[in-house]
Amino acid sequence: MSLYQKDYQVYKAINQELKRQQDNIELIASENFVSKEVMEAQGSIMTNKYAEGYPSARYYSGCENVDIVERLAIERLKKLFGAKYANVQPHSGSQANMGAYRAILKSKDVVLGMALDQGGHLTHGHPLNFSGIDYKFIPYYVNKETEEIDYEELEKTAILEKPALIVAGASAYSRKIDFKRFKEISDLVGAKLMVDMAHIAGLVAAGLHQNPVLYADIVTSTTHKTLRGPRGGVILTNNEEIAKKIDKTIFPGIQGGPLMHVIAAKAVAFKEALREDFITYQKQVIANAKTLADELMKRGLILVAKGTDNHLLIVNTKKSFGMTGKKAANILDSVGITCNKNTVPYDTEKPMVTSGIRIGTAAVTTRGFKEKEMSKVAELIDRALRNYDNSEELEVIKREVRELTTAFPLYK
Ligand code: DSN
Repeated sequence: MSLYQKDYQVYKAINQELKRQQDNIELIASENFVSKEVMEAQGSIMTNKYAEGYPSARYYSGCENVDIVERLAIERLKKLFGAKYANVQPHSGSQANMGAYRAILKSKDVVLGMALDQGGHLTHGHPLNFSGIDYKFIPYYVNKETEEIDYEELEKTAILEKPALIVAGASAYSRKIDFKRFKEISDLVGAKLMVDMAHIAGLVAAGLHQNPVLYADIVTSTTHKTLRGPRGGVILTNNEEIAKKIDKTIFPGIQGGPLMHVIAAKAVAFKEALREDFITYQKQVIANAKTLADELMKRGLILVAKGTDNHLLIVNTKKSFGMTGKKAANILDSVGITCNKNTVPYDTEKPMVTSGIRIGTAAVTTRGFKEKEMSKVAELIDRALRNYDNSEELEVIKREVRELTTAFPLYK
């Protein structure tokens, strides 16, 4: 109410965004809908407090209450992933990765990371990102036939390049990642192993994917994707020496005051993730992705790696419809289906154009969609892309999208 009166422009934009989230089918693989309790903590007066340092070792007075929430966040996160040490202060996934790299690498060290057009993340060596500027990233690839990580080629590259670090984890990879195999290759060449589990953290927390904490020297993550927490980052390790370096690198190394309201919200989200129903939710996320993948393939669409083991899938729109990812994403957006254009392995199109779209099920599963709704979503996607030049049919599809989302109210 007071925002309505005091800053109507911002109030209006927030309400329009709420309506957009309610009305559309949200399929961006890195997004989710947090609980009201997570939002309550994030919107709390914890935002007022400066707390440089760590619990019981702060540079300001009056930190007794923020210490409570940071300790809760740390303990819950460690329990969730079975880790000995956790840092919950990174403001984002990029900050978590920067902190992790700086804790164990020297400038210009050689690092192996997944090729960016094949699923790797910006912070895994993009030439314009700090990672690609500060370190010598060398890509590893997926097999051209299977479009799955080629571990034999990775091993050969590792032997040849002798990296200081191998980075596993991806932003757009639909198959399980074998972290144990990554560890064997890292050990073979004397490299450290870092896993960026941002996308699959929720699936790992639920015990449905291999836990990288068992194998990697450092594990980083965001907290807002499948993990369904506030926007932010975390770092985990079982190595005491590395843990100390990480803490120093995050603060005072690359950050100042931690965002205590976000850390409070992280604590709330980690408690939610420790509940039994979180496992049920994550199983449904995977079941929904598999249904969507199967239904799309039944309709003749071509998926990267021929399907999914996790919460996302990538449609090769070029092979399926002779259509760029940009065009496909725009058509879907016009009917209220939100996803993102995405490169496919060995893409010949630019990143702003691409040959595919990435689709994820974490958000719609939170909303209550199950297999039946996912079959309908597959039908709607297929119809929209086939009828892209038929405005009457697109209008019909848009209405059907609205009917579906109306049946699953968000933030009642
Ligand atoms: N931008 C995120 C994603 O969409 O996967 C990764 O940081």
